[in-house]
Amino acid sequence: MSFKDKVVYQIYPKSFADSNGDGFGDIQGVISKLDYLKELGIDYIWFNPMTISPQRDGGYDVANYREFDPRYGTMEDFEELSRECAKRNINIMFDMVFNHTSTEHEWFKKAMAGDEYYKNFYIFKKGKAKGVPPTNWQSKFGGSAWEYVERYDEWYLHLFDVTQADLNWENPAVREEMAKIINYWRDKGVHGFRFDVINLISKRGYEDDPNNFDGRQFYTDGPRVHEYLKELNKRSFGQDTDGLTVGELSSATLENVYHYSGEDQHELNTVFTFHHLKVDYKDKKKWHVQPFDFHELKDLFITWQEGLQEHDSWPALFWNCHDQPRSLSRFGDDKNYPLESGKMLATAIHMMRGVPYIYMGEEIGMTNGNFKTLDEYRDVESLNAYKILKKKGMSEEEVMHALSCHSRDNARTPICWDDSENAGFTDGTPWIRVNPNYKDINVKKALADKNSLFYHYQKLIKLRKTYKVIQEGKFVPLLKDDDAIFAYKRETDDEELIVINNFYGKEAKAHIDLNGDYTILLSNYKDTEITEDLDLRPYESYILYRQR
Ligand code: TEU
Repeated sequence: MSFKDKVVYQIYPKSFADSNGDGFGDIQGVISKLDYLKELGIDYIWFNPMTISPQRDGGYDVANYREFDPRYGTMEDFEELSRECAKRNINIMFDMVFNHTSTEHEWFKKAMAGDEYYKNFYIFKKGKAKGVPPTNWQSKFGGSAWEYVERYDEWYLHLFDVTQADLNWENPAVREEMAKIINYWRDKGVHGFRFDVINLISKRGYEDDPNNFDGRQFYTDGPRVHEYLKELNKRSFGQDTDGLTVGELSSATLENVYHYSGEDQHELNTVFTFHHLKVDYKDKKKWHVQPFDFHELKDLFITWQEGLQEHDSWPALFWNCHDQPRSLSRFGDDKNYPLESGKMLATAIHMMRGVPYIYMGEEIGMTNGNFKTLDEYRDVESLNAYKILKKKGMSEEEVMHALSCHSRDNARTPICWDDSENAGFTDGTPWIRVNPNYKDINVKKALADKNSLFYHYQKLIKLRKTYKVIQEGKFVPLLKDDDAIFAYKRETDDEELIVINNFYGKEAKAHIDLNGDYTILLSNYKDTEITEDLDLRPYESYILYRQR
């Protein structure tokens, strides 16, 4: 089974649908909405982690890799989900968080209780001096990446929260456990896997970062990462003929990336990278917000599309996920042109070369969370950032503005199903509050309007399944220097597709030489015509097609 005609839908299970009124989404809730996803037309559902976790980091602090957190349901619920998905031809993708475990995991607890075998599952090192950590590396969620343990007079590494201890992949026993976990889920019928921050698992050495940076050069794309992935592939998911794997690569360079997903690499099918989602970071700093840099965005798309294609390597195509603010608020205009800009953004991504991902609620045009006060936030990264930025002297107003633009919670509000209380997500009190605009933006309304964003996504998915050129065509950039238009061509020997997207709320002209007769496959205005100058209205976007 090829993955090139597939589309993945991401569910953040906590915020999808709550079946039992505890304010927390669950597996039965998902089952009740499968017909909706079938109607959309997706092939895979990627679930963020649902196994036992103290939820310090939304389940990415795994305390048990095999048992569901009872708030999500039981193994029986999962088996029912699996059967119901199969009936609808929907596959399941699970999230494997293998760089670290929660400090609540029994391995870590044993390590802390003096068991040397399990201590060697983690990365413990001596400090440089009393009270001084082994290196100056910074945690991705703020503060030192090391935590002192008195019992050993040593420090353990945590690249993320202090409750997320990094695993020691140099230990063969750890690698064997990881393969067993995947095989456990394969036996239960799961053949899609997303690997969390998988390019951080091989550390290059434990030295101070000389540039006083966060230390990432010592653990990003480390020396043994490809060896580990090839081994894992062979021992587990590589034996599947019909799976889909995706590696989440944090800060990886293009030169490194194609080693992970090249067809002859025997590692992963596809990769997530995030460079295009940093173009609204001022000076590369997440909490320093600026309007997005269109040229940078376009250059990144072009460089990565061309670079990966050259090496037969495949990207995931996405604007949104549970770690990113909502794309409509970020790259579109959620006030004046929500429908046009929403459709344009969708087209721009879905027609590229790779596997498109839709993050729950994106298909109905959900916007950033509109949080006003700190107590409305739940995310550990945002709450840490608040303290750190205040300490650095940022004003209350500036910090709250930065959070309202870039907090991960923007994407984590419950999906709005209808205009009833709590947007139809729960009968109880939601764990995080619903977006106040739910009366306007909800699934019920989207399904009732044939011109809605939902049906645009549905059409994009159908197009991918219908046209080989969308699945396999060569990507060729057009109008590279244009200040407002992102346009590209996809071509095979028999077919040609031209995708034109106006990224701004003002008119533009696309100066592209067309040779031949094209039809319009899809557009975001009702009356789009192919004019001589290829005139574009605000956020206008269309797909031209011809046989060669
Ligand atoms: O994300 C990794 C990652 O790079 C982000 O956490 C990023 O550092 C963060 O959003 C900074 O802005 C994965 C998961 O997707 C994320 O939810 C987890 O928190 C993280 O790994 C740790 O497991």
